[in-house]
Amino acid sequence: MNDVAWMGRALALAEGGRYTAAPNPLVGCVLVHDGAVVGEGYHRRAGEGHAEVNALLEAGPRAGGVTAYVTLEPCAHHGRTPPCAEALIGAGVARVVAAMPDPNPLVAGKGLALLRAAGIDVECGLLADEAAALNPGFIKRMATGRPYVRVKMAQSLDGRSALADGESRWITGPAARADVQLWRARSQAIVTGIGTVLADDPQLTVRLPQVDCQPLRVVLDSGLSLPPTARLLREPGGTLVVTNSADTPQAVALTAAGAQIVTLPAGADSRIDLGALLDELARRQCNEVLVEAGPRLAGAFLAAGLVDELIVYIAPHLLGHDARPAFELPPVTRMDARLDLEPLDVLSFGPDLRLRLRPPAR
Ligand code: AOF
Ligand code: ZN
Repeated sequence: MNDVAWMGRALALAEGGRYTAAPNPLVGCVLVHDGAVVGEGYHRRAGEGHAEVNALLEAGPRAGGVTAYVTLEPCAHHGRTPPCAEALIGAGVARVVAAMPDPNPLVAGKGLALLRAAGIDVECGLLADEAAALNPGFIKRMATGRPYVRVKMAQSLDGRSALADGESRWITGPAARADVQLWRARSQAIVTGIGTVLADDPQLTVRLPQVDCQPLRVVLDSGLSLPPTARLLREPGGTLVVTNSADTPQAVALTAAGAQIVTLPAGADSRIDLGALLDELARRQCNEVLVEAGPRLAGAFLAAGLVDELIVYIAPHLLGHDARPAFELPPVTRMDARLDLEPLDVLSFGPDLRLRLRPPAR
C-alpha cells in the first residue's frame, strides 16, 4: 500500500465518528510500520481520545519509528484532551502525513510546527479535498463563525410542496424519508418554522436504531404561537424557540413545557434575522444545520444567500396549480437574474429522486 491508500484508510476510519463527534471534527489515524498497520483510531466523541491517541494506544510500544497518517493536522493545544502532537513525539513516530491543516485557530499550523521542531518528517495536503469533505460544518464554523446550512425540500414533479390547505403528508415515500433521517442525524440542529409545526405537528427527531443523539430542534416563531402541547417539545434533545418578543405569558408557558426561548433581532421584514440565527447556532457549537421548513422559510434562506447545500426530493406526482410552491422567492423577470444552482449529485430513493445542489457563492 502507498501513502494514498493509507490515507484512504484513515479517511474511512474517521467516518466512525459521524454521528457522535460533534462539535469536534471527524478524524481518523493509521500508524504504519514496514508496510503493516500497528495501530488505528478515530475520534468518537468530544472529551474522549483523539484519533491519534486511540491509534497510539492500540500500537503501544510498536509506535516507535512508524508513519502516522492522519486526516487532520494533529492538535497542539490543551483542550478537553492533551495535545496529539506531543503524544506522537513522545511515542517516537518518525513521519507524519496529514491530509489538511486544522482550521481551529487554537491549532492552525502549530501542530505541524511542533512535530517539525521535534525532527519528525512532516507532510500536509494528501487527499485534502476528501478530508475537507468529512467536516464541512466544522471547517465552515471555524473559518466564518457560521454553521454549514443544508435546506431540504420534498416536492412533487410540478414543484409543489403541499396542497393549498397545507397538507403535505406524504409527498415522498419511505425510502426518501429514511434518507432524511441520515441528514438529521449528522446535523446538530434542525431548523423549522412555526407554520410547519402548526400544520404538521412534526417530531423532528432522529429515529435510527444505531444513533442515540438528537439534534437540537429550532422553531422560528416570532409571535410565540407554538402550542405548549406540540409534539416536538416532548422529544429528547431539546427545543429552542426563537422569537423577537420573549416577554409574554406564552414564553412562560413554553418554558414550563420544556422549551428554551431565545430572543434575536428582527430583520428588515420584521421576521427573525436568519444571519443572527446562524451566529447563535454557531455559538452553540452547531457545525451542520438542516432546515426542514415550508416554502417561505426555505425561500428566505435561499434569498438571503445563506444556503450551502440544497437537498430536493422529487416525487413522481403532480399536485396542480393551486398547491403550494417549493420555494417562495421574489419574482424573476429576466433569465439572467435567475438563481442558478450547481448540481452535486442525483440519486433515486424508491420512486423518488434526490438532487443535491449548491447555490451560487455570495
Ligand atoms: C486531533 N485529533 O482526533 C481531533 C482533533 O477539546 P478537545 O481536546 O477534544 O479538542 C478539540 C479540538 O481538537 C477540535 O476543535 C479540533 O481543533 C481538534 N480536533 N484534533 O489532533 C482528533 N478530533
Ligand atoms: Zn488531538
